[in-house]
Amino acid sequence: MTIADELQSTIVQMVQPGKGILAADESLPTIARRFAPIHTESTGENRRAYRTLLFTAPGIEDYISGVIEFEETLAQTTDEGTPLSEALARRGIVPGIKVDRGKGPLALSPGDFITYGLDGLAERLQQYKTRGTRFAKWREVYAISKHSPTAHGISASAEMLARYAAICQAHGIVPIVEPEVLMDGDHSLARCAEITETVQKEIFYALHRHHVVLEHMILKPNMVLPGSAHTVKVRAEEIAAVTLRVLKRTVPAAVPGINFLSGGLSPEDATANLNAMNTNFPHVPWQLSFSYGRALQQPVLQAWSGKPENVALAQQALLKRARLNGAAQRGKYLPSMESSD
Ligand code: 5MM
Repeated sequence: MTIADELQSTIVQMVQPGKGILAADESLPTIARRFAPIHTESTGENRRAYRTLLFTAPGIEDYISGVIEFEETLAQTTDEGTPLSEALARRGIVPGIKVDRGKGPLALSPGDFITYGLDGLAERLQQYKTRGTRFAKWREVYAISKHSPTAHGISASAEMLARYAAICQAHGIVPIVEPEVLMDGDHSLARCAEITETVQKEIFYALHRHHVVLEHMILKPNMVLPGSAHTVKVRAEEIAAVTLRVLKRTVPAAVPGINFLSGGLSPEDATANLNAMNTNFPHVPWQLSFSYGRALQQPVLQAWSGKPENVALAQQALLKRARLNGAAQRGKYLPSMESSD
């Protein structure tokens, strides 16, 4: 099999109608923040138990085509001793991994962030592959303020994403390219649209310079939303219209899949927004789906609460959100399904 064949077969398995991606790649500080409200300590064993619960939830393979794991998870096993990645692969779910090493301030550029982790990436990918990993994810983060992100910050982050994506493809790993324009702040929908458009234009220019094959990547963007402290509530139809306007202006038709992050939206809003996009824009060239972390996991964490006796209930909560988002991918979600499901 050539590298191109390998990438193509992974894309075919990941981009399927009615299916999306589960982001379960929280780094150690992030998972500790997720566990805190349910009074669960972030020990290695608790993280293993929680991710086992997620990955073995009955029925999710009907709606989830890939799972993004954190590096630690690759070495962890189910209670029966099956490596967690293998447990996914056996059910036809593609195992992937977050390969960035987190973000920090971009030096001499106040307000801008940059993500670390390119050094040694090629060697790490080779190791991950031996454990069944077939795709990767790298996130660049953009905070909106009066003066940020700057043109320089946007350009530096695009270069990182493109270099990462090129290294992945050279090793037969499908790259998920994740530029996240944060919801934090009181900015308007129009300001988020302006920044998201600039960010994505710069990214596709950089991907072109770095010879990244667009057919063999997935874009994981934010939806275009007003800031979380903005006073005006915007309807799902408007979010869909503005998000699609930005995507049509920036994302080439060669990209097979756009899988949104949820970015702090409630599970219901994340599903409703995705549904509005697929209902109102059924003829776009890419598959519009989800790659949610919080919007899939929030009800699961609440149901689990760190207690073994709640595992089955928590798995049902995951299956419910996966099924409703699967429906939203097809434009078949109705809010009434929240209570009837
Ligand atoms: C933006 O976060 C990504 C998508 O999750 P949401 O749907 O909750 O927004 C997520 O994949 C994120 O990249 C991972 O949770 C890793 O985050 P950290 O901050 O731990 O690197």
